[in-house]
Amino acid sequence: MYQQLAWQVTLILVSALALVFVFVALRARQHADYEPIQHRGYRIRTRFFWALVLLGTPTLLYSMTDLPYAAMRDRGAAAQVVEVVGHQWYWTLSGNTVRAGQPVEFRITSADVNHGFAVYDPDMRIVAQTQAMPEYVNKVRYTFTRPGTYKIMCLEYCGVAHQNMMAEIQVQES
Ligand SMILES: [Cu+2]
Repeated sequence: MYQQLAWQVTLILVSALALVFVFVALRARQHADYEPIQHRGYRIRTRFFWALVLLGTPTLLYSMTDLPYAAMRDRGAAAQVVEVVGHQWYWTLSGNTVRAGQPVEFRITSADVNHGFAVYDPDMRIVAQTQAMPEYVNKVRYTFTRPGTYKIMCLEYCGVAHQNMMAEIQVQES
């Protein structure tokens, strides 16, 4: 449905752009005084500037009220830690049960090449993801809300058995 909409919007915008080209091509041979055009240009520019200030300032203030963002805020909370290592072609986890309702900190690295660490909920939707990189630890915090069996899969093609990189994690009732 969105694809269909995207096509229609694209078509309309491309047509509008084509009309602009036609307009410019037709008027290209006309001559006019430079000065009034320049003045009009400056007027439009001034209006744009004030519109930007009027629109931008409240938007900026409004979006800044959320700082510090939630993901930063619970940094200090006691987390359940799961150490994750990606290998060609499997995952090792320091544990595979966690409790819902409490933040989990995944510390992810790789033993060989880059892998893509992704956690899928029981409906197979991604809930958290980051890169698994050799000699580097990426941390991802996620608080599971729904108990169940979650899957960990690799999001980055890492060799012939990439699709075998699957592990499970059990989320228990808090
Ligand atoms: Cu992989």
